[in-house]
Amino acid sequence: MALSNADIARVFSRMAVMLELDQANPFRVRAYREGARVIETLVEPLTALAPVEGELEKLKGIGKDLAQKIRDLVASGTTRTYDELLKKYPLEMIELTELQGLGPKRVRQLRDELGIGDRASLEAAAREGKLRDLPGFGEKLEAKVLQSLSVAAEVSGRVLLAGAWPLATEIADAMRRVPGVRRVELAGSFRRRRETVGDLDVLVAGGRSAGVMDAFTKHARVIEVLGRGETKSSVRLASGLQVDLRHVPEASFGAALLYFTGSKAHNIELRKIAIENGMSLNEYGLTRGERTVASRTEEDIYRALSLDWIPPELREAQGEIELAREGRLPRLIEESDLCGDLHMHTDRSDGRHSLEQMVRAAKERGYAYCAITEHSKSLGMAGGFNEERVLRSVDEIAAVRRKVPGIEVLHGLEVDILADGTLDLEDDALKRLDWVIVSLHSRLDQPGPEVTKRVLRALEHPSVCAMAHPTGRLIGSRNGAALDFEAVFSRAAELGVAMEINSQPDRTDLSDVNARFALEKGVTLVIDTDAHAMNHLELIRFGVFAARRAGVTKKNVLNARPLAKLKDAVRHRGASLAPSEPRLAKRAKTAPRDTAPARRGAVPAPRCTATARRGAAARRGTPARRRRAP
Ligand code: DGT
Ligand code: CA
Ligand code: CA
Ligand code: ZN
Repeated sequence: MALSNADIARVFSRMAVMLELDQANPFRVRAYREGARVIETLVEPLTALAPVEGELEKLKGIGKDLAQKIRDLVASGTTRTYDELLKKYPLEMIELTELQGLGPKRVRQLRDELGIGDRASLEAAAREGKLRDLPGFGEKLEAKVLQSLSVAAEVSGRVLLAGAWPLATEIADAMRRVPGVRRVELAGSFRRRRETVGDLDVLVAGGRSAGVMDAFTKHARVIEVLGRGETKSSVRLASGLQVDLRHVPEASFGAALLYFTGSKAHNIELRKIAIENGMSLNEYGLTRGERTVASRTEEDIYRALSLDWIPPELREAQGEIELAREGRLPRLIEESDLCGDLHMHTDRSDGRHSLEQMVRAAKERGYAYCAITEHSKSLGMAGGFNEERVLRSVDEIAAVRRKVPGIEVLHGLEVDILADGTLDLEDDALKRLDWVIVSLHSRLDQPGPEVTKRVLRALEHPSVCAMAHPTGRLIGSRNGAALDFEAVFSRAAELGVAMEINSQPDRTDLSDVNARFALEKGVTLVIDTDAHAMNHLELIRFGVFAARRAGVTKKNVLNARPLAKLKDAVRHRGASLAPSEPRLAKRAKTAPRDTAPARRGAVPAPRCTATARRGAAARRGTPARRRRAP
């Protein structure tokens, strides 16, 4: 089985933690941590680079030692040092280092002094008040550990949608290659695009059962077959994720897809409607007595129930059925509706790639504009910008605009909201920027009223265009700030400050639930990646999923608007965009179209032009596209 770059990066970052637990030389620890970062953001697959003499060593941040480890991993799936470290520091112990308040040093202390090696023993010790007396711990930290254990427990046994994504794609592709197979879909919470999934549910139609089940249970990622039957099998993957596969008749594929997509609550409501109309609905079809009314496609079944087809993201029994009955379902936002990414970092602060690389990457996605938003000075470790650095940046942005024509580059900044609600940059510098986003990076644990007042104060600042990852939560490790959303969203709507759906999968912030509430309050949203590397731009899909689950349409999203409309929307916000307006307008007219011969299919069609809009509309109309997996 070929390890992906992400797999190898994970091994390296675990090794960094293990070496730190082992009190190894800090330089060695850093080398692995840096190596993991390089690999995670690498565009070329390591499996392709490894066999070529000297290629790995050319990568910045990869020395001889790491190059050899990569070759071992590519060749055999593991490396001796990793195996040996794993014996001393099992994965349960590594997991502890990810809890808020703990790191390798404290986890080692916990093991040496209290014999703690996993979450259960940690929780027991914390409840008994044994942590507070350890040197450097104290009562406050003990409470923090308990809190973070409970956040972790909420997603215990579940994985991030983004973590399941490549595995799901790989397995679905493998099933499509089985002779005779005609349809493969990933159903369940994966298809509903929940932010985490408990297990994957694969549906297959066509082909012989034996061939399908062989391909599935013998897939290279499988480490355990939990059950194998004629029509259903279950396996566990090396990552721990469980996958259920059902082989269903093609004639009832739609009924099976509907049933196994769920949610359970949605299914129950549908069944009620069927019964009220003298029919019955199960995974084989919608029937009246002996007669099958509909079963081949989901559309057929919804239609027979007098409902519009409901996008899977909305199937949570939260009013979607009523909307479908009245023909009032929202036309959900799609990735192809987005015109730009307004939250991107470069290696000038804590990003991986250069300004030019990031802008080119945005352009290659077909975006009409992007905003470069480095951190501000209070994030010193992350290379945050002070006033003087912002001024120097003006020329750098101008230079990249000349160098990469055909995309508008907004000069932005991600400015920290300080503990009292003031901004981490002087007004003079803020006024030089086209696009200012603000965020909380510290003191997230302030009491609700305090952090709400702090955020409200920041939003009032006339330069602020949007608030990034508004709650600051990290799924599975940190609750967000205790904001009064009613107050924050209402004021944001009045001020015309957008709220972000941050697409980093462990953030997904605003969440689907919060984004829905924001919409109700009249807030305009912006869907961004917070990219710290070129390949992060593709994470946008996860932000779009959260938006779709919230019922968001194109008109609710600032960066689904063409540049001129975006500027209209934020112009009234003090400095934003207005100063550079004449130049931007002129550039738009004279900017040469990109005429570089593109590899066919390599560069997507331009977005947010008349052609792109027609294209998107046409695509939306085709049911075939809706059904496209994964
Ligand atoms: P997960 O895996 O916990 O993230 O969530 P789901 O929604 O994927 O749940 P799962 O894998 O247990 O089942 C997949 C779908 O199958 C579920 O969304 C609805 C359907 N389903 C499963 N069990 C039942 C049931 O007892 N009644 C009904 N109506 N539907 C069910
Ligand atoms: Ca599932
Ligand atoms: Ca399942
Ligand atoms: Zn950021």
